[in-house]
Amino acid sequence: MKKDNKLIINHPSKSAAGIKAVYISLQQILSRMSVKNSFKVLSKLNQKEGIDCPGCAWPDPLRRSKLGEFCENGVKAIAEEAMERKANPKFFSQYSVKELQNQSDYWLGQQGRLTHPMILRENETHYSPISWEEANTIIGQELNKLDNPNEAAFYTSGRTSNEAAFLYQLFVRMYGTNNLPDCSNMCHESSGVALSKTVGIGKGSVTLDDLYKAELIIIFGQNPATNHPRMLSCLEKAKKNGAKVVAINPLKEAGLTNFKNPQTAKGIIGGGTDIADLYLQLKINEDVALLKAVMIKLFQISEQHPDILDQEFINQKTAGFNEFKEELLTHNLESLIQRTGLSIQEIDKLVDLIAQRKKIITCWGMGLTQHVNGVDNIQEVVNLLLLKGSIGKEGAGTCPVRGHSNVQGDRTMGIAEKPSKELLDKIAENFGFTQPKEHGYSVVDAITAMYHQKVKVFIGMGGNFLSAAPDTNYTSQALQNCNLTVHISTKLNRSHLTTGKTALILPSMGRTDKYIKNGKAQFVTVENSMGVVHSSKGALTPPSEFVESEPVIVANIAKATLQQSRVNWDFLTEDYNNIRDLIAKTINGFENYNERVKQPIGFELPNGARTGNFTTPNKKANFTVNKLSDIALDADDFIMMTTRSHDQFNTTIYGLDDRYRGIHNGRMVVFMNSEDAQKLGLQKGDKISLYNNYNNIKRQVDNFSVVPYNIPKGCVATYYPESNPLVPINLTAHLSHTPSSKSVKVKIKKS
Ligand SMILES: Nc1nc2c(c(=O)[nH]1)N[C@H]1C(S)=C(S)[C@@H](COP(=O)(O)OP(=O)(O)OC[C@H]3O[C@@H](n4cnc5c(=O)[nH]c(N)nc54)[C@H](O)[C@@H]3O)O[C@H]1N2
Ligand SMILES: Nc1nc2c(c(=O)[nH]1)N[C@H]1C(S)=C(S)[C@@H](COP(=O)(O)OP(=O)(O)OC[C@H]3O[C@@H](n4cnc5c(=O)[nH]c(N)nc54)[C@H](O)[C@@H]3O)O[C@H]1N2
Ligand SMILES: [Mo]
Repeated sequence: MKKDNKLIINHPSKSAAGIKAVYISLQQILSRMSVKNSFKVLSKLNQKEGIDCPGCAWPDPLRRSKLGEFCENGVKAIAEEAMERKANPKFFSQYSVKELQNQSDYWLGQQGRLTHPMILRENETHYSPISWEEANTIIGQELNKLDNPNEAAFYTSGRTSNEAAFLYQLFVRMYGTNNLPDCSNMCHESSGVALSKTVGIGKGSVTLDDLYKAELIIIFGQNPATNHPRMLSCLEKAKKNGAKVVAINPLKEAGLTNFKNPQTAKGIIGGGTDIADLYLQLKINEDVALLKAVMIKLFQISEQHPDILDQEFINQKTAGFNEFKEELLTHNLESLIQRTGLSIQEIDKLVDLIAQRKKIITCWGMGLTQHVNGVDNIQEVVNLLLLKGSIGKEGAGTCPVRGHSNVQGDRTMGIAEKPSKELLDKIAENFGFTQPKEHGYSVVDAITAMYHQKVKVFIGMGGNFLSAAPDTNYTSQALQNCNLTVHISTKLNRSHLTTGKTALILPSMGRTDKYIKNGKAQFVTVENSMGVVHSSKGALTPPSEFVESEPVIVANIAKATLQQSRVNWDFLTEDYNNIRDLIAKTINGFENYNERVKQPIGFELPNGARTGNFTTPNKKANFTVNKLSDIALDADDFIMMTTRSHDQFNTTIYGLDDRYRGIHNGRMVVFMNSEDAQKLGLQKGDKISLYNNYNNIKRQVDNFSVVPYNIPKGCVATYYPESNPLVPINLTAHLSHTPSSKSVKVKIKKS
């Protein structure tokens, strides 16, 4: 970071990674950790029987690189978690909560690891230390005081291990509620809903091997150079094997144009690999329009060349084709193309690539899920795959690229506000208690319930609820309306500073920490983005003797809360194998868990869509009819996406640069088309406010700087969480209720 704190706006990069990534990784880790610990942790990162990277959920290849199986942002994630600075009781005595609120997210993160359980008692100004015993007693008492268990909400962020997640949902259900909102609600929920309905499983169908064998990989709304850098080496390999790659994204993201693999000579000294053969910079939220245009064109071509569609697959494996085709052909091709902002020639190139190939994989990220029509986006992607018969066979299928390193596993373990009957039946069978059947609150529902004082106790297993959630001011009030807010956390964050009447911070171990119980080093397990379950074992001494492992924290809260429990919580945490034995009995696909997880590469969970056995109620893959975006814009409205910079992991800010987009030393920026800027009389660096008015509520953020950028006209981009105050709480996707944080109407005025 530059010392003078002045925002610098440079040209964006055309290429990602390279030697600079190696340099920055080392700089980041060595400024936070000793050389000895840095080496110790990096040598184990993503290695067989090593530490699963707490960064993204991209899977590890079978053959791990000898140069290290990690990326720049994985190293940053490790350095941030395992940093040697400590936010200890002395630190908390120095700063009042009010003073801490005035610090930036970056500063909060730099204060180091949490070391002691801390309490903010009613009407006090500072957090003070508390014993684990008293903290657990307070939680138990507050939970037992509630009139109804549905007056508590239990959030989970996706780094939680399978073991901790399983115990957490078990405790919450024994306590009597399904209020298990999860970070997935803000993330890939739209994928889960769309895929369950169309292909019978809410997860992706492909493996890494499929990507290596694909003929065409289409990447919608994803920025892998920042968020899943190891995906780029996979795409490089796929290209070497002959695959074509298409990127569909309003922004020209560096890694999708060119990748300099830091593990190869070509990447270090050569020109790198051009990744996207075709790059379509469509307008925000016009993916359905683009897909409909492409599919109409495919039908037109198929009149002469019927084999470009897989008629046999359509006839045998799918349902709903006629309704789908009929609705599709009601659309006017020209107006669809016009909506996308792309030229006919660009769309024809995509149609050509699709028409000529059979093995197609579609990848996607938040650019598809976080819209009001997020579920429609993904269902439309599935329609395209079904037309081509591109699912359930080698080299083809769906690839929603997951975020947090165990977000998929947490869901598999039963962290679900809408649990399946199968899960509830299994729990009833194994634990013999009456299950709460009514659905619980998702993230947005939980916030609304807290706001209206229907939920009075909030417990967060990891995460940063306040900063991650939409409508920051509303969410802040919601948390303040609670009697008790509890955060199980590794690092200090803003959610610890906007609290209920009483607040607790419970310091937790992270992935890198070594956990030894009765002389035996314990490991945990996680599931990656492609449904492979494997182990992760920490290597570093935890930051203090008062820091506890997540399963132990959950078990102790359960003991303090449940008067009677048929579960022997101490036995379970004595040895994590005991938890895994219970998981094996309860969750489908985990038979012989302890045996199978010993395999260094882990094991694959069942996945019907992968093998062409669609486990939908009609046993078919279902075509669907989907909606175009229907946002009504005023003449002076822009449509805003909120996205990630290269120096952040969600709400954790590693630094103030976004070097691929040319931004240094600042985050309060708005990327906009230069012609749009000119029309408003704005120049690079000008200070502006962004505001909107949904349901007669004015929302505004100030002090943003203009960055003229290569983005379609009418679209703007800002960073999350700074622009979250603009995302209305009730602007959510149909069916999945995911906040629409990639399409928010905003107006712009000079500050
Ligand atoms: N280093 C790092 N790694 C991370 C994270 C992190 O914050 N930092 N976060 C993790 C998590 S939880 C997640 S979910 C993933 C997120 O990974 P991504 O899904 O890559 O997340 P975003 O940065 O939100 O980027 C979304 C992309 O969608 C594009 N986009 C926006 N609107 C549209 C649209 O309407 N259509 C299309 N086609 N594209 C659009 C944007 O230009 C951007 O390139 O990454 C995970 N990995
Ligand atoms: N506007 C807008 N909002 C968004 C998004 C967006 O693109 N735009 N993206 C959404 C997405 S995809 C997601 S997934 C959510 C993320 O929402 P969250 O998962 O709630 O947020 P994180 O920033 O990942 O959480 C970081 C905190 O987790 C804690 N932590 C880290 N590791 C551990 C651990 O091992 N154990 C424990 N107990 N705690 C740990 C640390 O205290 C840290 O401060 O945000 C969502 N919000
Ligand atoms: Mo996410």
